[in-house]
Amino acid sequence: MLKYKFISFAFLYFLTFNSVFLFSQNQDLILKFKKETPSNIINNFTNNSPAAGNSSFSKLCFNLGISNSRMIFKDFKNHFSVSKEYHESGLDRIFILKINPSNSEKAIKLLSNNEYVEYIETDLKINLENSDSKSIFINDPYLSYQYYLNLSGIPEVWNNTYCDSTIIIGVIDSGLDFLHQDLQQSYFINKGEYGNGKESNGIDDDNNGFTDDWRGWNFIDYKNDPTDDNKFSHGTAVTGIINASINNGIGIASVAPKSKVLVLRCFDIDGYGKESDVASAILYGASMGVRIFNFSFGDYNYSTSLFRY
Ligand SMILES: [Ca+2]
Ligand SMILES: [Ca+2]
Ligand SMILES: [Ca+2]
Repeated sequence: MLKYKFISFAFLYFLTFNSVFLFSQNQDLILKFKKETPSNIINNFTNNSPAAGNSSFSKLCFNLGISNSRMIFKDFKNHFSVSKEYHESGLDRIFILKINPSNSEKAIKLLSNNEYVEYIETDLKINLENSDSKSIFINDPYLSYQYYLNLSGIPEVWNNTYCDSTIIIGVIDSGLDFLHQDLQQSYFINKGEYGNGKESNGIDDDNNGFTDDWRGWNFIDYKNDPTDDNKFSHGTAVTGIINASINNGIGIASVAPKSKVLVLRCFDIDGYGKESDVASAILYGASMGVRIFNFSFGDYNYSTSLFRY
């Protein structure tokens, strides 16, 4: 039984493959007849017998090896039959014909000079926008669970840009797991506090008021380590959605993979923070070049300090 199934499959594959192969041997041309073309010529095309008959035109089709033709708008024929437009505009005089590609150029030249032909052209292949070589294959294993990306139209954005590493997004949250495999390219590094031990020399090397702030700032403890200790890893999750590495075979894809996140820790292990810290983080972020902030938090009370800063 198993053997039978396999043979059937192999046969089917053979048929399918050869059908595709044979089909690809032909090129399609589009031909429109002039209005005064004798009906028997058009009828032969309609009946898939372009070379039938004794007209100069049918002999040309025979010599060129054109043996297959069909009306393009056949399915619309009944729909349009109630109106004159279908016939008057000549929609019933436009056909697809198949020809060996080696004869294509010759056919276009000879048929376009024929007294019955209004025009003839190659039926060119066209692509949907962005479905050609710019299309991308994303290999992040959890992509299939990220339904929100499609809902937001993000894959269309990816066709044009992954964002830009000069775009810094201030994420005011619970910090970041700096050891996360999918977020190694995510966080913004302050070059003024980076390299040659500047990260931990106890000196405010870039003179911005924050000592050793090389990868964001912890506004809760007022120190240079904004590592995420939230019990839900909230800030890490938010950062991942924004700019986890794309196409790296790890974890998820993200909205703006090439952007950088400035890590601004203002929320604690239980997810609570203070307005004053958030206001400070906004000010700090703005001074570091942030023009986009992500706030994944909220409150029912109005805050003047947050509104103003
Ligand atoms: Ca500094
Ligand atoms: Ca330093
Ligand atoms: Ca990834």
